[in-house]
Formats: sequence, structure tokens, C-alpha cells
Amino acid sequence: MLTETQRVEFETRGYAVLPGFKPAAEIAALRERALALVDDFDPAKGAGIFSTTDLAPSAERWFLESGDKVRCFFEEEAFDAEGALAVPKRLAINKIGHALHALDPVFARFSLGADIAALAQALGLERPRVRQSMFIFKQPAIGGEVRWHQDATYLMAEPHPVLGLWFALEDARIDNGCLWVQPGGHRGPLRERFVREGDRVRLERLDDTPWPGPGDAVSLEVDAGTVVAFHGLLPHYSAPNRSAVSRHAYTLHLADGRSVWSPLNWLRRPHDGVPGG
Ligand SMILES: O=C(O)CCC(=O)C(=O)O
Repeated sequence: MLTETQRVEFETRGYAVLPGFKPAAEIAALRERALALVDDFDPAKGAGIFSTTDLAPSAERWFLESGDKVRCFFEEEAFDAEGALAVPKRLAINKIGHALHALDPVFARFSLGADIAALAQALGLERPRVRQSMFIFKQPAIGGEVRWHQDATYLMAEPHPVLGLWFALEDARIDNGCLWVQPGGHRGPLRERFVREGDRVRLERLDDTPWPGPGDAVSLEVDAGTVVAFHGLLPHYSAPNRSAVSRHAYTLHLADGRSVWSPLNWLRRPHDGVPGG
């Protein structure tokens, strides 16, 4: 599952890269299901544009209500000046979130197997619980940037921070917006926290440590089937995708059942998925 070298790398660098973790058939099933969810999605029934830098009030509501649902979010650049879709719907969606693992059978099969349980346990989660899932499209030409962040900003749990699992569903390269990480950056402080108060959220600065510059960041160019495991405090980022090919990925965020889930989290009543259970 995880070699001793990979485990030590996770501890020292804050991330581990495991090529060939998921077989091609599981990846194909997930991508096919995601496209079917997009085909079924009727934007007239409500929709939000997803941005990691700014959320309009209607998009904020769409987002805040999505913790226990399966909802589609548009790319910021999917619309023209008149507000009409500038690209076909399948090429306009930024992501689907945030309870795919609990509500959709195809996603549940991918997310809650013994492989995920064993990996999470090997990385220190005694009682792994999947709390959030996202299918990320990183669309050709308009795939939005995901600014530098630490996952613990958005999903606070004490004393064991959340674990992020990022599955490459297509080859991820610099050109199509692969991930960038700051090796060892998980030893730094939590810089921000994303606090929910009622139906509003705000980003609170906790620490002035700057985000990594070009000299501190490493690109993770990985092939489809790879999983990247992140420590909750590891700074990571992905650039916009200006290439002609998409960069589909799927992420799970897991908490340890021993941890206390912060009441400040935007995700109030997550559907617990118990991998391997
Ligand atoms: O897939 C990406 O571009 C970024 C995903 C990410 O940062 C996350 O899931 O925390």
C-alpha cells in the first residue's frame, strides 16, 4: 500500500505520491458518471460560479448548502459578457461537490473501499472518515486557478488535521494545471481560517507567513491513476489551465474519528463515509 520510504516522505515533506493507485477501469467509471451528473444538471434550478478568490452572495448560498448534496459549480470564465454560457455545459463546470462519496453509488465505490482505508490508516488516521468529495474538471482553456491554500483552512479538525487525497483521473502536467506544493511547508503555521457564521463565510488571516514563491514550489506532474496524499497544513496550488486538454481530478478529505470537528467549519453536517467499513 505505502512503502516505508513513502511514509517517511509524507512525514518530512507533507505529501506522498503513489503512482498507479487506482486502475484505469475505476477511473473511467468515475469520469463517465461525472459527465452523466453534468448532463442531468439543470442550471435553471440554481447554480453557482466557483472561485477560490471571490464568491458572489448567490454562489455563496449554492456553496454553503452543498455539504450534504451533489451540486455542480461553474468555471468563472464559462460565461460571455451577456451572461450566457460561452462553451458547452460539459466544458463549463469547474467542479461537482461535496457529498459524492455518500450519495452517489459509483463515487461511493471509488471512495469507500479497503484501499482508501488502508492508505489513510498508514498515514496516521486511526479511524478514517471521508467528510468531503469533489470532482474537479480543470477545463481546457478556462480551468480556474486554485490559489495557494492549506486544506486545514477550510476543514478544521483537532488534534489530527484533515488528510487530502487527490486522484489524477487524467495526466496532470504543468500545461494543463497540475498541482504545485511546498515540500516541508506542513511544518509552518495555519495561515488562514475559513469561518462560517450563519449563512455567511469569511476568510480570517491568522498568520503572516507568506505563500511559497517560485523558488520554494515543486510541480507534481503525475499520470492518471496516481494519488497524491496531503497533510492538512501543506500549502498547495494549481495554475489556470490554458491548454487544449482538461485535467480531471477527484479529491477526498478525510478526518480522524478521534478528532473534534470545528463548529466554525463551513461544512456543518458532513455525511461521514467510512472507508473499508
Ligand atoms: O485540483 C486542483 O487544482 C486543486 C485541488 C485542491 O487544492 C484541493 O482539493 O485541496
